[in-house]
Amino acid sequence: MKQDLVFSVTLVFLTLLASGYSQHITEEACSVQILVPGLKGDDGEKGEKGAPGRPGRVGPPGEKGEMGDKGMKGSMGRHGKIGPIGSKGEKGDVGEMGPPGPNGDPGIPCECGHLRKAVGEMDIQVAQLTTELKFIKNALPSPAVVAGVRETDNKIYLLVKEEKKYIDAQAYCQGRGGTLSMPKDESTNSLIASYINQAGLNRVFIGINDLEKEGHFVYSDRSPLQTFNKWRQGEPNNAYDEEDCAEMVSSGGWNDVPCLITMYFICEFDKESL
Ligand code: GN1
Ligand code: CA
Ligand code: CA
Repeated sequence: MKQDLVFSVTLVFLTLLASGYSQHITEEACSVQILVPGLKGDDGEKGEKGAPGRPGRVGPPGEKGEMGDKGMKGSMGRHGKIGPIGSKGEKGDVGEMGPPGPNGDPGIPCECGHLRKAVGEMDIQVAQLTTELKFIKNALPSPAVVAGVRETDNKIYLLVKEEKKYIDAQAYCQGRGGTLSMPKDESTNSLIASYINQAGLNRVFIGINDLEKEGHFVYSDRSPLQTFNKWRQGEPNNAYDEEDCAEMVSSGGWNDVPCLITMYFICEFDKESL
């Protein structure tokens, strides 16, 4: 290394002699002074590294690169907001019956007076209907010969549209638990008269006769006539000396007639004896 440096200095010296330096000496001797630069000094020591330079200008955009590979799936995001209420769905099937509920509270005592009264009245009506039903079952011969019935509080009257002699008519009524009708007061007489009229009849046998003793009229239950009577004007007249039975005409009046003629008749039934 040291030898390389000595060689380099010798080489520089010889080079200078061979060129300009020898000529300078010669010309100074001719008194013409020519100023020439001195010899170049030795190289200085290498300076320190300077400060970084200013950033250069932004270059032009580069070309678009190729699309990279698809990234990995991200994690699940947060829940979104609650959406609007949907439309009403179709009605579902009926469910099974649930278990019975618990017993209710005790009821409040009611004002039952009017109810008890109504029940009592219905009991009376039921009793009446029961009586009538018994009668209809036991006494009615057939719908063809009966024009309905009439009744008072304790009696039922039955018009029988079958022409019979007085004795046979009485037997018919007795055979069904009754007797030929015995009008013993005005209201009963009116009821029987109305019955006759509504049936479109003019006369029927009723339960009055003087069979046992002429002129001494009794009812069919053998009880004597009282003060009440409805003999028509001039009756009883025992016409032809053969009239021992009685009829009622549509006006409600009575007349004695022969017992052997035949006509419709009205039976009477006591409700208590049915
Ligand atoms: C009737 O039909 P005549 O007039 O003879 C009636 C009598 C009455 C009488 C009154 C069967 O008799 O009972 O008393 O009219 N005879 C018959 O005028 O009805
Ligand atoms: Ca008579
Ligand atoms: Ca008469």
